[in-house]
Amino acid sequence: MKMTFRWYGEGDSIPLAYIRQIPNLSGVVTAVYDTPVGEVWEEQKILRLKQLCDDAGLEMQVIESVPVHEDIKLGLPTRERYIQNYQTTLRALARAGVKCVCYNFMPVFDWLRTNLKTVAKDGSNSLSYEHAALIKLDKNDLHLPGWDESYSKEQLKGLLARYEGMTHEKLFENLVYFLQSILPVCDEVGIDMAIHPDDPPWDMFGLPRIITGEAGFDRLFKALPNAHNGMTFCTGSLGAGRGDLVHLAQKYASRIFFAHLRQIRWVGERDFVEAGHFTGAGSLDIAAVVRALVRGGFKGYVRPDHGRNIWGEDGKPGYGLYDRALGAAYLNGLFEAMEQEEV
Ligand SMILES: [Mn+2]
Repeated sequence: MKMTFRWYGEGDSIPLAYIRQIPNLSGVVTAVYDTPVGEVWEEQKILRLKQLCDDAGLEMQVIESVPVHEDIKLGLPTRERYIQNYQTTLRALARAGVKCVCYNFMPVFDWLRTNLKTVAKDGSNSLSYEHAALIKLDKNDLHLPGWDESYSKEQLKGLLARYEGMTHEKLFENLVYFLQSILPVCDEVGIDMAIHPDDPPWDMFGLPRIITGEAGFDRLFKALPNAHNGMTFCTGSLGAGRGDLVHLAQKYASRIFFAHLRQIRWVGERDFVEAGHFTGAGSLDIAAVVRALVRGGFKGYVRPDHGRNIWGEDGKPGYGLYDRALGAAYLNGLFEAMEQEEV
């Protein structure tokens, strides 16, 4: 296991020097954030990030994410250009020592929450999701907390119109087409592609979501057994869908290149509040997941996923320093204990 920590580049309020002080940290998970989706990441920008990480004594082996252009998800003829760009970016990342790329294949909307600051009894706050509140929203004029409003109302409307009639089948075919074009480059440069499950893992605003649990992963790995075709095992996303995390961790051990470990507490059939990483703090048995990963021979990257805001910190939602550092320390302890158990 290699413990990592997400870092939002030079715009992140958390300095690499602080991140480095978290025990057992091998490196950061980052990305080039100022390039429009679909365009090639400039080598210079990648190398600048790498230099900053090197200077801080941290590795930059995982990228989260290289976003997939909507034309690829839509299967439009223009996807060819965006696929070529993606290949070019992957080659440049490999030259900078990157080993693993996290990405997702959710149409239009990325992760969705309805509240970014749900206050808990202890005064901490965290992200939460209330399904009834979400489905009441107007998808053509969406203002959601934390959702990057990169589209104007008109652009969003146009994009949603292009998805009219998109089925789960078609979206899956488009994912396979994308990977069929990308995986030969991965073979050549040694990069693992780690698809992140949809978050939350069900259809949104009439748009299909396909990487929602075991059936989706089975189908994907059956269609493309290439060893570089794998997953980001996100306990929060899969747990929101009530997936059997221990079973999934065991089953896919060899396909899990990257693990996002975080805790949620179910408060309704599809409603949840994010919590501290500790198993007792929520509904997911994080200790059992770590045991399953260790027993499965997991050798990938781990990062503490969303943390709460605690100790007066007003960090980027889910990505403050303190609670994620506590999460890393807790996860380190679990891995150490489970690894010793296995010897
Ligand atoms: Mn995640």
